[in-house]
Amino acid sequence: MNFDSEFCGRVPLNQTNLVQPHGVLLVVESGSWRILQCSENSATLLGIEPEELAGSTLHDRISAAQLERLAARLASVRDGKFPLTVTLNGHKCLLIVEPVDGYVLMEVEKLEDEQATFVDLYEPLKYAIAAIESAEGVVEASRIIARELKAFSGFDKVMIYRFDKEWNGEVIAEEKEAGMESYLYQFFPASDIPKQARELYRKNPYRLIPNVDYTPIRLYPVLNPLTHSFTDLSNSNLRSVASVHIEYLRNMQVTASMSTRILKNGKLWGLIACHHRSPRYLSYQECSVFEMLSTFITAKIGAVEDAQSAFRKAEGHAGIARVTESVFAAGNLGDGLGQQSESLLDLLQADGVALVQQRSVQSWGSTPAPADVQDLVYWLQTHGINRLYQQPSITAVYDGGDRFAEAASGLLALPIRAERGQYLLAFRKEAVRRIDWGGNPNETVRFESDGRRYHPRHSFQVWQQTVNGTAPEWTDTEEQVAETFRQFLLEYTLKTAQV
Ligand code: BLA
Repeated sequence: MNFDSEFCGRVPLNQTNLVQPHGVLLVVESGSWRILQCSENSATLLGIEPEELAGSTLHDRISAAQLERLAARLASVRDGKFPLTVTLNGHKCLLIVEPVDGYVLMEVEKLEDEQATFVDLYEPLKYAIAAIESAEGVVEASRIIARELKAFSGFDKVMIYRFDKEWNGEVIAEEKEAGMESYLYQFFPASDIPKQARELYRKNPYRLIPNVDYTPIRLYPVLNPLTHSFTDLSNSNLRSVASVHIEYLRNMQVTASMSTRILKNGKLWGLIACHHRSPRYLSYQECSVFEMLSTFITAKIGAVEDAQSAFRKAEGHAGIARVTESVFAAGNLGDGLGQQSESLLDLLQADGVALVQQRSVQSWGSTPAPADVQDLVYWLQTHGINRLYQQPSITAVYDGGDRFAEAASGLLALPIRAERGQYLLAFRKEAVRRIDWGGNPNETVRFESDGRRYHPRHSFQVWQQTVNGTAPEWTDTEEQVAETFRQFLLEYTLKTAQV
């Protein structure tokens, strides 16, 4: 899987020099307004041949008042894209403007006479926002969003897709037309949306592919006359799609696709992924509804996760208070922890805990046998583990782990005085996981016999993986509580100078 991720991560996306045909791309020099390049479909959408359009200036194309507005916006916008309506060659158009170094990318979209009113767009948005706000948790909010966005957009299928730490993703909510394949609760490997494709969501809130069967359009002239090289199109929504992804969508029987980012703390958390079996184009206004809703999901995820974490922390600290009191009352660690062993297990969210000091082992709950705990401590010492350390699968790193995998698969080690072999070890039992992959994750790329040409996987049929010898990971909040507790253990030990 790693190889695939790296391989797919190198597919170039910025140097395609081609665009999709649902808009016209203009590359305009900052300051002079000279049109450096335009896409070759300009005649179809705007009635101006590319040879005529490229080399002319925006002064010749839009009114002075509109140009002034454009200049004012460009002067105040630091980053990101903004929309502007203009009349170009008698056509009412929408310009989606993005400043790049030395030039400006402008995507031109023709505005239909029949425009959705503000209320048309606001109505579903307002309803969905209220529903998201009152949802119990992230999954419930995701279900509501999938349902509302499917009704609003008319896409055949709307999914909420959540990334894990390794950038594999899971479909956590899905709303679809009857008869379509369901991907609900299935996992997809990281290489399906490789690093450089994920990076693009930093600048582009969404990616719209209205028709996989499009004919790519070239830029005229081919080279940017300012830089004498290809224009970097990575931030253009119109950018042509990597062929491996076109093939991927075809293999999924998808003709149109749209994905909108969901962020958490500025990092990609997931996507709203939409599919349609026939071509489907969404206007800028409609895409903006997706973009806005995604910011509400971001706020919801933040609020839900912060509340959960605050609750866990408060519980953890109450547990620490009970255990420390008990240690002070008992006058030593072993007895004190033992008298509050329930609180100890609870504060470390563990199935078992072992205290190792002066080569003796005291344990509570489900732990390896004392001799195995001692061997494990020796292993931790020889690996220089003197800070909080967690390993959800002991067997993955430590050969001796097989002997006690069922009783204890996951380890959270709290070194007290590591050099003396004094540790508090928290264990979690094995939790066998069954993962349903959308197609075999070990066969995501198939090379042709020439060793150069390659294809994405053909089948998305469920491929089941069973993961043994692994426990659920301790969360960041659980680690923070454990670290606070470790500080107490350290201070107590140093103060009472137990040897
Ligand atoms: C892009 N892959 C994408 C995108 C998505 C997915 C959402 C963004 C473009 C879009 O919105 O269509 C993947 N789509 C999914 C997944 C689901 C879904 C997982 O609906 C699940 C329900 N892809 C491969 C292989 C490679 C690869 C083997 O399968 C590389 C060799 C690459 N995927 C790839 C590339 C892009 C991509 C390069 C960027 C395409 C582009 O923007 O031009």
